[in-house]
Amino acid sequence: ASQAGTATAAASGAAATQRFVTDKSDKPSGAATVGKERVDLLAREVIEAVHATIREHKVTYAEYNALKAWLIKVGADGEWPLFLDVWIEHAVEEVANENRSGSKGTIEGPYYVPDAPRLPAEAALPMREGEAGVPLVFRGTVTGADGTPLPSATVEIWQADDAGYYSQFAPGIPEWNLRGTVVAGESGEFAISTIEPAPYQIPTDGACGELIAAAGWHAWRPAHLHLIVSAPGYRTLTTQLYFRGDTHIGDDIASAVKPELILDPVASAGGGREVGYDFALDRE
Ligand code: MBD
Ligand code: FE
Repeated sequence: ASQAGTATAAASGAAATQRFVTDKSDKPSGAATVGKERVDLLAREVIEAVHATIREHKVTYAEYNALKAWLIKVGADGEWPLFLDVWIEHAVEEVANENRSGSKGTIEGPYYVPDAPRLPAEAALPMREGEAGVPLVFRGTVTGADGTPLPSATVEIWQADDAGYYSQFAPGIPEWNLRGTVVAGESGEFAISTIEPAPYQIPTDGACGELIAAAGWHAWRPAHLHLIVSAPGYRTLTTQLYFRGDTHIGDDIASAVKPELILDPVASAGGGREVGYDFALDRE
């Protein structure tokens, strides 16, 4: 194992929690802007749904206390971002994007970092010397949903390395490794050199891992590239792309795979693989 082999749930959870607090909890999309009527309605219905489950399944005090202990541990491990993004975000994304006509979105997950280094339309992501993994060239265009090319659109990309670790959330990885903000060319074109990410197992040594083990689930997500594609005047697209044939494409723990988001890379001359994918953005 690399240095990243020492990654712990509590350390990546603390980093993800800090990221969220810094980037999101203060912003217009943050909790402070939810009005009283919505809080009353939504909080009441969620609480009532919990009551209904308790009555239907005759939940015991032992089970109630197990839940209480587990919820306390989720916070102690910094795993609220992980828990929410794995088990809840996909439903929010579905509702938020149900009226899009362009490319499909999916969940952002807990490991996005804004302001990654800007790269030209044809570029390699920051990588370590001899970065492990099958080389991948990912090329395509960014257009409007009507096909209008979008020059200088940005394609932010972040991904796990070949061992399944994300820079800034696991120790021993250079800060911007496998993260970049690619600025598309005059016809919205881009060509990004990277490596194929590994299938990703969410941390198993924290509260989320404890839930998975206790329930007899598995912790895997299929290998994926994360992307945020944006252009002035267009709705920003947050999405992920997967790889055909991946063992976990049909049972993603985060329920974030859609058929439109599966890539079919082909072998390329240099021993790596290449694949195309075109992004179509909806107007704002
Ligand atoms: C990930 O890499 C991820 O994309 C999600 C959604 C949850 C946990 C880890
Ligand atoms: Fe991910």
